[in-house]
Amino acid sequence: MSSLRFPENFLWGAATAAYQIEGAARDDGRGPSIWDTFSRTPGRVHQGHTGDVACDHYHRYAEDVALMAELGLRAYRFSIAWPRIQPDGTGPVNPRGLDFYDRLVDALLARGIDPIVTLYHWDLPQSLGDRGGWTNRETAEHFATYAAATYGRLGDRVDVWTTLNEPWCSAYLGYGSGVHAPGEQDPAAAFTAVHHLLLGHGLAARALRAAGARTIGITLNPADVRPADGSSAADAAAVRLVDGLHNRIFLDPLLAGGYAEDVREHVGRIVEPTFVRDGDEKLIAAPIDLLGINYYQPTYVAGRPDGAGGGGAYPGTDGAVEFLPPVGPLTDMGWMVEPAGLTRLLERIATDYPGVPLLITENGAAYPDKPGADFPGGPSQVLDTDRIAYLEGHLRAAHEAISRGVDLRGYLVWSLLDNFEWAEGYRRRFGIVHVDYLTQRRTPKSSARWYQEVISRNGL
Ligand code: IFM
Repeated sequence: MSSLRFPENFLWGAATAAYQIEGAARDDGRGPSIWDTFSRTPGRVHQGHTGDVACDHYHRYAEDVALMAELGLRAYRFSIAWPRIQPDGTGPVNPRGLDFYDRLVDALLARGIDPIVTLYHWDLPQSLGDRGGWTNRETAEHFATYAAATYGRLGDRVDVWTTLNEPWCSAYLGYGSGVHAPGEQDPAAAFTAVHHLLLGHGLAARALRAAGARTIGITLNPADVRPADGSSAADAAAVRLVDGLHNRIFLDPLLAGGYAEDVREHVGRIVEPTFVRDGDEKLIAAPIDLLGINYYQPTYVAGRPDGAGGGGAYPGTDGAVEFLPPVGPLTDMGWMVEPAGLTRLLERIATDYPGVPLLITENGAAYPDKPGADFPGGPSQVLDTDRIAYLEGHLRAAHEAISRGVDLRGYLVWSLLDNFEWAEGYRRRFGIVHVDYLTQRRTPKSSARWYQEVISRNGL
């Protein structure tokens, strides 16, 4: 295959999230989050796994940062655990919680690694969950207060601030299908949460801007929605509906001034959208400096009157849409491998929502990663050639988007470490670094060494 160069200053890095790696669930005054509660509820998470210990990154961050430096990472995207900063979600700030991120940021900067902060990666303080979580408008206001407090401590050293990670998951998986915390199955609640998450973004972005933040963004997981049959009008209608519910319901208010009429109508058939108040859309549409894109696989749909729809994750699609099962080769999550979907998605967003720089804030794959026979003694080896192929394919796809004119600023692999994969627990391994959860030993996989080379060559 031909060699490829990425633009100068292309940002190479890796991403993680607090609840998935930190552990130390009760240390230094951290309060409980909805994920602590959810993972302790029987039947919610594979084998009752929790984030109590995870990768113990809270105590091993220095070792992890040293590893990042060894791999040559230029950027590290991590999330801040709101329950460490405000254990109850409101009220006084817990300085010991902020101290941890202070130490982490300093360690990164000392190694020349740019910190990229995500303020919310799903670990809502349980006290706010008890008051309705994201179905309660006040949660959005509290989020802005927390964002400002965090910026107050770290803003002198962190340039890039993103508000939410994948609000689609928080809203639809948390309140629609119930496979994520808080585990509700209520379509009206899911749409209410969508709006309050966007409002939380808008309020937090405004607070960050007022405090002097330079680069403010949000990370979405937009879907590359494809028709089963490109010549079918019914399939095109299904694409439009799913695109509205998954993509445009976020992208339009963020980047085009407000919700689209067809999306409003669809939502209005399920819930009277009284939660959208005057001024909300204007606030949400305030300009951002960066849009984070998380991409893993495409979504194929067909328009069918007897279609089962997408369940709680796509309210109101039953009797209209059939979601096609993924076709192989599949990752360990059962997800399709289709790098071209990344090119299409980046190009589509750059075309329909021009003017905002894009950053791939997550891309990667879970594979079973059987360690070599000499593991864990002797020289360790985890030969994850399938992951290398996945990453290489997607980097080529990202490069293709750049060559078609997309303003793509960087690529962050998901994930630095094997970690707690939400409802799947620890059984799915996304890391380029293997974690032995019994010993907490870290072993860079072949993909980590391959990625190190990519970074050092700034290309493939
Ligand atoms: O692990 C998650 C991450 O927290 C959010 N984006 C998708 C990843 C893989 O499922």
